[in-house]
Amino acid sequence: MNRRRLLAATALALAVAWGSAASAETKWNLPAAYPADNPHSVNLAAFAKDVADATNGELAITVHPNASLFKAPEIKRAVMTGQAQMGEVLLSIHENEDPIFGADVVPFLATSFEQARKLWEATRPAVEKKLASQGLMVLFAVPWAPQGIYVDKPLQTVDDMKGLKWRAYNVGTAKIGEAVGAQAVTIQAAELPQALATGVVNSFMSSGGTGYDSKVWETLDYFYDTQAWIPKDLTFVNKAAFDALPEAQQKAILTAAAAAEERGWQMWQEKAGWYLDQLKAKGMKVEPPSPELAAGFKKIGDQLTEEWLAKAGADGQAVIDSYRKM
Ligand code: PCA
Repeated sequence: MNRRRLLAATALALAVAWGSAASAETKWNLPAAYPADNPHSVNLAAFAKDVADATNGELAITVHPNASLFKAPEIKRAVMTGQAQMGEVLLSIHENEDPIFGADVVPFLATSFEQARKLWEATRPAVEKKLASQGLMVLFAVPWAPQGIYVDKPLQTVDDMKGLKWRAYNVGTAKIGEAVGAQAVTIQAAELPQALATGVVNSFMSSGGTGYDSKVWETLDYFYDTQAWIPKDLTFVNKAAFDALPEAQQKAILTAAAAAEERGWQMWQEKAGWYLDQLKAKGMKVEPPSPELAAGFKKIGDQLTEEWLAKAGADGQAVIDSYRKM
């Protein structure tokens, strides 16, 4: 090899080494809002591992569970502004911004996992469009379990809910609190255990999962399994950050995202019953609502459905129509 060739070869070798060293340093953050052992966070950790494996460690995504990096309502903006590259958030936290984010919390519209999955299929294009307009790209959505009522006393009718200190996590749950004459206060899951322990709240709606995560049996005695809706967490990416990645890494993310969506639905379907069993094992009364309570809730649900349809207009109606045809 002559000197020139040798130099060129050395330069190339260096460039290759540099290139891989540089890409090995691609480190991304994924803020999330729920505890590390919640299925959502476990699924995100598996997603990050799949991406790391598929890219030989060149794209390292660190999941920050339990609102440790950003509080739940701040995650979306953090990803929009590039403070984090990816995020996971409860879609319906952002219903105030666009009614489409609240499609999955319209009461009694989709109450089984099968229906919820169909509703997600019907909603996805509209959610993708909205997020694209904000510089974000949808990766996957994963459900919680059906929502029921946690409370510190037995309930026969919705009238028994008057004056409860009601914890809300989004617009819909705040409205339900108002409709039953409770005092509604919005508290995200990361702060719920403390709010329960200090008596700031004595009732809320959520899944068996969040009740379990919050050790709800230490303060409340009843869970009424109303199965009112199945909300979802959405994982998304800053589109500019995604576009700046080498194509192979983009592909790794999309492949891992599709797998995470499947795995996430599976995990929640398998664990929904387990959570309710845990609540019972801890001494809680886990019961279906009485016919009167169910009827009262149905009425509130009808009112919220009407309000949502009025807000969501033709786009909302189109989503519901396509869902009903599935
Ligand atoms: N857990 C979350 C949202 C829905 C759920 O089941 C919470 O209560 O904040």
